[in-house]
Amino acid sequence: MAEEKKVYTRTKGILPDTVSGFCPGCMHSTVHKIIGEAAEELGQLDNLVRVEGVGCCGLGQFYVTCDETIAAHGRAGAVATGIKRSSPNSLVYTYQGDGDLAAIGLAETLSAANRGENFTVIFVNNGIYGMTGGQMAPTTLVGMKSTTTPGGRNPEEHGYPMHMSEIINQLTAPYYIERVSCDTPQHVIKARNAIKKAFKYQLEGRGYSIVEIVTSCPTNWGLDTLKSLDFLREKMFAEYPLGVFRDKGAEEKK
Ligand SMILES: Cc1ncc(C[n+]2csc(CCOP(=O)(O)OP(=O)(O)O)c2C)c(N)n1
Ligand code: SF4
Ligand SMILES: [Mg+2]
Repeated sequence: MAEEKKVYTRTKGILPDTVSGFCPGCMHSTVHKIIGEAAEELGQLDNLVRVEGVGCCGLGQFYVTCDETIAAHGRAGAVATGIKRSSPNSLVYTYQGDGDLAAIGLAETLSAANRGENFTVIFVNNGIYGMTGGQMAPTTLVGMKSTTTPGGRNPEEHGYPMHMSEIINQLTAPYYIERVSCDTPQHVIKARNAIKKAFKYQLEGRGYSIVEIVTSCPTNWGLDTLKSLDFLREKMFAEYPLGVFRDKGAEEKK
């Protein structure tokens, strides 16, 4: 007897009842939610494809259900390239932490940006390897303590913080580069609008966009929620100023 063919389906969309699995004060859950809202506002939830990086960043399936895969650590840029090229009408985004995007995945990140691949990068920069217990990332601030820099990051030994939006802004191909945060309701709205704009550009076939979201990691910064917000605003924003680095769409309108 022929075996019955089973078809597995699942509801796509924002999962409204999710209780955050992240630490108190972590902004990953907010970022996942606003990605879902941006896609929903564009009527694209059914068309959304997520390529997750590895880290606390990679728990998006609990917030927004869509087609997705998890790339090997750092390889999201290469995986998203393959998916977008073979399914050009899908709305494809990567969700990557600073360890994933700027350390182990640096080559894939810069190569995809340099090729102007038509997908969207959501880059969550919390200045540390969150999931694995707080090792130094390329974005860790000078003097900041981590498990691998217990005396604080020392540029002579560990180099300086890397500014990925500024570095990508040196390349010719990228279409849209903006750095935002999620520390206030106003900033959350701004971040959602930035993500929506990046998605819109992708749907129009404009090429590579990256939205960097500067966030906190209270647990591995060793600070409570409110103190981590102070640190974010005083130290992280000073090193990683918020703003638009490039918006070819806005320039073309002028
Ligand atoms: C090839 C490989 N090397 C190392 C690891 C271990 N690892 C898992 S998550 C992670 C760091 C993630 O940090 P980040 O990308 O900043 O994400 P966050 O947890 O801070 O959101 C590392 C090193 C791994 N999973 N695979
Ligand atoms: S370890 Fe840091 S990044 Fe991970 S969930 Fe906790 S606060 Fe968020
Ligand atoms: Mg990180």
